[in-house]
Amino acid sequence: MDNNEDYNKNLLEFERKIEAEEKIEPRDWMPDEYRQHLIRQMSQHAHSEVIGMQPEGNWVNRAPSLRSKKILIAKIQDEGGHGLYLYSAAETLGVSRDQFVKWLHEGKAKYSSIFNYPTLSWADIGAIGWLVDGAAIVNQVSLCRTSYGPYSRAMVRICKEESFHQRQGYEIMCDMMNGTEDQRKMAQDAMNRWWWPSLMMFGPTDNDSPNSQRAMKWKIKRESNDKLRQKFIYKTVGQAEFIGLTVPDPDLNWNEEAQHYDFGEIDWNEFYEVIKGRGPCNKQRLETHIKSHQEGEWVRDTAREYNRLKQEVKKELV
Ligand code: FAQ
Repeated sequence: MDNNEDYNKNLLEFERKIEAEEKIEPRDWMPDEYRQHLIRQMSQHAHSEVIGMQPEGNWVNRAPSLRSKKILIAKIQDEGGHGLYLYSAAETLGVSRDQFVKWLHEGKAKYSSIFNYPTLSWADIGAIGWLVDGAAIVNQVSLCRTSYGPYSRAMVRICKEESFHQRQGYEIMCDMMNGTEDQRKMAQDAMNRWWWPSLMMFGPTDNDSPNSQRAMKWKIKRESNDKLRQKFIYKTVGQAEFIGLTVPDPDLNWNEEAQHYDFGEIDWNEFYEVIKGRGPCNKQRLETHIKSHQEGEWVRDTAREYNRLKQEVKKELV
C-alpha cells in the first residue's frame, strides 16, 4: 500500500504524463480508479466484438453469393480478432481473460447494446457494416488517442480493419438500392430498424453519462458521447441520401448556425431496457456465448497441455 507521500508523488507524475500526451504503459504507476475504469471499458469493448459476431453469423449460410459469403466470413473473423487484441490489451491491467469471460457470463460485464437486435434480412448485414461499424469507427478513431498505450495501439489496428467493414456494408446497401423494388424496401426496412440503435451505441447523453467526466479528465475518452454521436450523424446522412435511403427521423434538420444536424429524441427507455438485459436478443446472445465457451473447453485444455509439455521438454534440454 502506498503511503500518502508516495501516492501524491506518483499521482503528480501520472498527471504530468497525461497532460504531456505521454502514454501510460502497463508497468507504470496508475491510480486504482484509472485501472478499474479501463478494466471495465476495455473488457466491455472486447465482449462487444465477440458477441457482435453472432448477429452476422446468422447470415453466413444464407449469403446471396459465394463472394458475399466469403467477405462476410472474413469480416466475422476480423471481429473475433479484435476481441482477442482487446482481451490481450486488457490483460495487461492484471485481470485474466478467464475472469473477463466469467464476469460476462455472470452478467457483471456489459457488451454493446446494439448486438441485442436481430438480423432479419440480408439488408441487415449491410446495415450492420455500414451503420454499426460506421458508428464503431467514429468512436474508435477517437480512442486511438486514448491515454493507455496498449488500448491505443489496439485501436489503430482495429480501425484499419473496421473501415473495410464499413465499406462492405455500404456496398451491400448500394447494391440493394440499385436492385428491385423489393430489395429497396428491404434496405429501407433495415435502415429503419438499425438507425436509432446505432445512435444509442454512443451511450447516454453527456448529462446522463456517469463515467464521462473521469474518462475525459484522464484522457481515456477524448470526445464526449454526444460529440461522437453528432460526428456519426454528420458523416452518415449524406451517404444515406446519396443512395436514396430515408433517415427514419422526421426531426432531422441541418442546422446552419451550429453546423450540425439537429435530430429527434432517442428512446432512452429502450436503451436502458436493453442494457439491463431486456432487449430482443439478450438472452439468446448470452446463452450462445456460454454454450460455445463450454464446448470449447477441450480446445483450451489441449492448448494448456501442449504448453505444459513444451515447458517440460525445454527443461529436459537445459
Ligand atoms: N451498450 O457513463 P457512460 C463494434 C453503459 S464495437 C451497452 O457514458 P462510458 C465493432 C456504460 O457501460 C462496439 N452499455 O459509459 C463491431 C455504463 O454502464 P457501466 C463497442 C452501454 O463507458 C461491429 C452506462 O451505460 N464499442 O461495434 C452503452 O463512459 C460490428 C453509462 O454510460 C465500445 O465498447 C452501450 N451502447 O461510455 C463488432 C467502444 N453505452 O459500465 C461486430 C469503447 C453506455 O458503468 C460487428 N467504449 N453503456 O455499468 C466506449 O467508448 C464507452 O464505454 C461507451 C460508453 C461510449 C460505450
